[in-house]
Amino acid sequence: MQTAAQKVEHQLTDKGYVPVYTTRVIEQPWDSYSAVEHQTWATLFRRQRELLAGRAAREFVENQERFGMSADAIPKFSELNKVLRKATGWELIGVEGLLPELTFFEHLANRRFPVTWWIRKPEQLDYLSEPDLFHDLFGHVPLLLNPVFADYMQAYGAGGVKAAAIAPEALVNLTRLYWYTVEFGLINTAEGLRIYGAGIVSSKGESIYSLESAAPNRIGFDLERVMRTRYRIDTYQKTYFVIDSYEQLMEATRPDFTPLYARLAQQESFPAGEVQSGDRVFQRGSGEGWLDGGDV
Ligand code: HBI
Ligand code: FE
Repeated sequence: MQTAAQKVEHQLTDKGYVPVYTTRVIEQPWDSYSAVEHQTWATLFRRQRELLAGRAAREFVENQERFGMSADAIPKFSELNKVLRKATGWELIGVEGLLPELTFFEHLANRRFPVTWWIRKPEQLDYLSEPDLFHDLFGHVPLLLNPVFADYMQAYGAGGVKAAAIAPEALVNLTRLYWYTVEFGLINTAEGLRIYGAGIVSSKGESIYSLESAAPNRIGFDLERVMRTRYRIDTYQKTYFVIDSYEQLMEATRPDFTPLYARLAQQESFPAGEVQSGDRVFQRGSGEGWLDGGDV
């Protein structure tokens, strides 16, 4: 089922211009999901799990299993919360969709992860412009069981709340950090590069492209480099940033960002697809198929 959501306004976010909804927390209307909606979950779940074997970070699939996520039915937030609260103290809350930025940061800072309650329609299996239940649950929730990643998400939210107060011009830099880590991050493991970003794991095409295509750059994570790099909302990424560990992310986020924000305000941003001189390059992209312009 899909109720008439109260759309507040359209806002330019990570996902392009999207409707931003009420900030109300909603009880997941689990009993009202239709058979078609459970089937959509099942189809997407099976398809992505097959693609992600050997592509996603090992803990990603392991954690889905710890949660008991399966193709059988749309998971119940209340069941997932039993596992999550005990493991890392995080809690899922149901929401209508994208939240205003500050509201989103405040939830993360308090270890609450907003999950969209509705799932896409069958004709939107491959693409939709806003996050839905599949993206949020399948993509974001598994790594909240990882204690270090869970702390990084909270630190990110707290950093966002602070930046909104003292350096609102730096919110663009924080959004890039979220984009290139939480949404489109790769991790370097003993078995090779693996995916951990929710935007990749919930996408059929990008699960393959991000790791196997010769077109994109794959570059070692560096906080300031990432925060200066524009990104794509209309195509696959031109550059993926590779972390060595979740600890690296957490450590990078630990210092006070105030001096960093002052420096970033003086620096130009980098185009999404350009390799810079100090980069640790895993792969220099061929750039094949790239569109000119359109970096956000
Ligand atoms: N709201 N529900 C929800 N989910 C998001 O991922 C989200 C959001 N609001 C804002 C937002 N993301 C972005 O601005 C992030 O860069 C913070
Ligand atoms: Fe997301």
